[in-house]
Amino acid sequence: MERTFLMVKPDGVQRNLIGEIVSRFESKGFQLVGGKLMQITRELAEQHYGEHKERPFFGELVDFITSGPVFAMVWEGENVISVGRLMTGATNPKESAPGTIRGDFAVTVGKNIIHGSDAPESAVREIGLFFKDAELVSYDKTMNSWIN
Ligand code: 3AN
Repeated sequence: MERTFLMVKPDGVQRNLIGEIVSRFESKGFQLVGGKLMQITRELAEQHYGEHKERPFFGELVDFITSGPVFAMVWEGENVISVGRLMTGATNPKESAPGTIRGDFAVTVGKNIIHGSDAPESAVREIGLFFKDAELVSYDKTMNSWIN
């Protein structure tokens, strides 16, 4: 089963959107397999955003993601990486459709509420950066269920 790394950024935590975001992914039908509130170190932020190192906004990005607590999560489900990106919406909230998380809650490109892995390789890399294997729990919700 596919897994992705999602993270409510400091602006989402400050605006009390953790519950709203978790709820959207639960309601969609995905399964939470790991989650924690944490303060990211600069070192972890630089690793996480390594691919943007040469971009002019890199310093700003690291400052922002380390400015307050984030809620890091791993979600599991069918096509959870691509569907999670659809639910998140375009990087620039100016272009993200209503109904998406960024479309509904964000207005500026730097402060766009949520991060989601963009491909299977980045999902594996990001999950490994933020979680130890023992922090991820696989469990079956379909046991004794009449809907399956
Ligand atoms: P996404 O988070 O949609 O995958 P990426 O990976 O292209 O977007 O960019 C990572 C983060 O860098 C974005 N979430 C956004 O907060 C920030 N970012 C992207 N483009 C800009 C920009 N032009 N100015 C400031 N921050 C940006």
